[in-house]
Amino acid sequence: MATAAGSRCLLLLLLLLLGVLGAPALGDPGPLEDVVIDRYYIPKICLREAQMGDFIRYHYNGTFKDGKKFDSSYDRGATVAGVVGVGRLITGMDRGLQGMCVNERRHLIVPPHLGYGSIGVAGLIPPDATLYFDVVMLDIWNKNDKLQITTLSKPERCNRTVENSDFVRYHYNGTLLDGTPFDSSYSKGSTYDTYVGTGWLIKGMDQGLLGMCAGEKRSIIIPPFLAYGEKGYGTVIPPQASLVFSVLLVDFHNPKDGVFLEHLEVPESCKRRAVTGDFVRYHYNGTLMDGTLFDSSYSRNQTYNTYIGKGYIIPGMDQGLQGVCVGEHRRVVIPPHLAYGENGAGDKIPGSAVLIFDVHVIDFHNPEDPVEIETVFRPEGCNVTTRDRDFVRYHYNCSLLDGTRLFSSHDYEKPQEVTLGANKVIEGLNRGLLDMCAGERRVLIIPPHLGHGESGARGVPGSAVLRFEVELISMEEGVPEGYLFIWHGDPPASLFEQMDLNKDGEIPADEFSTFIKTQVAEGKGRLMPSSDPEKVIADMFQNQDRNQDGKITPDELKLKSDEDREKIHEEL
Ligand SMILES: *[C@@H]1O[C@H](CO)[C@@H](O)[C@H](O)[C@H]1NC(C)=O
Ligand SMILES: *[C@@H]1O[C@H](CO)[C@@H](O)[C@H](O)[C@H]1NC(C)=O
Ligand SMILES: *[C@@H]1O[C@H](CO)[C@@H](O)[C@H](O)[C@H]1NC(C)=O
Ligand SMILES: *[C@@H]1O[C@H](CO)[C@@H](O)[C@H](O)[C@H]1NC(C)=O
Ligand SMILES: *[C@@H]1O[C@H](CO)[C@@H](O)[C@H](O)[C@H]1NC(C)=O
Ligand SMILES: *[C@@H]1O[C@H](CO)[C@@H](O)[C@H](O)[C@H]1NC(C)=O
Ligand SMILES: *[C@@H]1O[C@H](CO)[C@@H](O)[C@H](O)[C@H]1NC(C)=O
Ligand SMILES: [Ca+2]
Ligand SMILES: [Ca+2]
Repeated sequence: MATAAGSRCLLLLLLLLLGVLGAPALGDPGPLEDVVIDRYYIPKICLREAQMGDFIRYHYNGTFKDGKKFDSSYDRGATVAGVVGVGRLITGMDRGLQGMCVNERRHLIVPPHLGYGSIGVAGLIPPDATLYFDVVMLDIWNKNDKLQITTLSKPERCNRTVENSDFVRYHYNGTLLDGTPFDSSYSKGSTYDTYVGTGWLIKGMDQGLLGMCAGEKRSIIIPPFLAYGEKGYGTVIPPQASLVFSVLLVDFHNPKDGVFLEHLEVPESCKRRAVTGDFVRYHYNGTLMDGTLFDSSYSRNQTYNTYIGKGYIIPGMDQGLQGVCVGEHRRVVIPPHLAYGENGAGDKIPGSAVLIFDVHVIDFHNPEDPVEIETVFRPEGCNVTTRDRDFVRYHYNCSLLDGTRLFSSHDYEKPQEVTLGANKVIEGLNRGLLDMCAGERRVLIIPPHLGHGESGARGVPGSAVLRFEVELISMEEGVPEGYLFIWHGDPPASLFEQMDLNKDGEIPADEFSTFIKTQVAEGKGRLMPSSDPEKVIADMFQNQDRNQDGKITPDELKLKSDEDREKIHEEL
């Protein structure tokens, strides 16, 4: 019982199946009423189905029932292009192709009355022939189609987009609608570079690139009438083919562009802005529009140093650095005609590339600059100020303009000491310490030509502007250059006799020292200021003891003024 019921079910199922397929397998079913359609491959993604009036492109094989081929588009080596559903094809095809997606494959059985009827085609198709077609759909479009643009990705930062007459550099992959690749910029190893909207490109691209940001990726589907139309292109693009471009916009500019500045970070106090002829030291990162770093001063551990506005650097930078402040961060966007032009530079900068420089200005100066002196604190009743040859004690902090601390007197136990005008400190500091009174505090900005020059010094970069904070601790009036002691009035007439305290006709070191100290104490003269007056007196003694026997004799003692008459001051 169970078995009998089972086989009856199976039979029912078979009958149902045959009913669905339209029964031609059952003995003599009689002629088909309509086309039999077997959609044996339907792609997962079907954006569009062929509708009446659509233009289509497809391949097919046509056979008779016995499998004998009577026609094939493959044998002609070309796809077939046509309009569907308007009577230009045999009715069976007009019906059988409707609703197809691109890349769909169908098997069609076309009865004679929907094919070539009782007449057939002489020499090719006999009368009353049922035709079997295998079709694959390759392209569908319509005269009312527009460009289909899909943005695949877009950078966050996008405040300029492509306009007509811009020059663009982009990468692309080009395929036909069925996915067959026909061209790619990547195979050529460089971007495709061209003007937009001026007829250099097919219409679809001229339109499809408009409104793109640098870094944006789009898919652009172009119907044939906005691409290569009825002619196609070479062997790669058949006539009446829709094109699909996947485009990555790498870079663009307009030939009318100037330098574009973004003031990223300007310090609050900016007293001075760089002008033509200034010498600027700056750090930079240079990138292309797609973010590729092509150069950086940081990789060399050194600022880039140059005069601006003088043609030593690309015109875009000459312009872009105008008006910078010390400490400023600025972005300078330079179109290729103000950078490296159509040829680019080296292997890092492609032709026609827009360059983006992120600049950090460390310092700048002009070769004409003096020391800039700012008095921070000046004590009341300040009427004795430093002069050339004075001996001064001072504290200082020295740094670069970006705040890098270089040296400080506070690192040592005692303040720094120096005789002004004795060429012992850099010229800028010497000038900055003049005309100061004790207790005064100053900030000095010292340009490199009054500092450590183009080559710098240990710890000081070449051409660096220095910032000194100085505080004058004390000062002593000096003596003229070349002197160790000067008389305030006329020297005593009988100098040797006065100096020879025990009157034995010779002056040893202790007698000499006692005499000089007495003169200083009585205000009759002064020693060259120094941290070690004993040493100065010892030096004076040595100068007078000409035969170096430890005592001065009358014929040895001479006033310095007698030695070199041109000097107005007098000294032992
Ligand atoms: C047509 O026949 C050729 C050769 O047999 C085959 O390669 C091709 O895939 C066939 N086309 C269709 C649409 O079935
Ligand atoms: C782009 O945006 C930046 C900051 O968001 C702005 O400073 C700049 O002016 C903008 N550029 C253009 C061309 O609008
Ligand atoms: C082009 O195709 C290559 C390889 O598939 C891919 O790496 C690249 O991202 C594609 N470019 C675009 C613009 O779609
Ligand atoms: C830059 O300095 C860093 C750290 O001081 C060092 O590792 C690097 O080698 C230097 N690079 C050059 C080009 O001098
Ligand atoms: C350059 O890039 C480095 C690394 O990203 C960064 O630390 C530095 O601040 C950048 N400099 C400028 C001037 O943008
Ligand atoms: C400045 O001069 C005045 C008058 O000449 C004098 O009284 C005063 O003590 C002086 N001040 C200093 C700090 O020397
Ligand atoms: C040097 O810097 C230290 C620390 O900031 C400060 O205390 C000192 O007063 C500065 N010296 C001078 C001369 O300004
Ligand atoms: Ca004596
Ligand atoms: Ca002697």
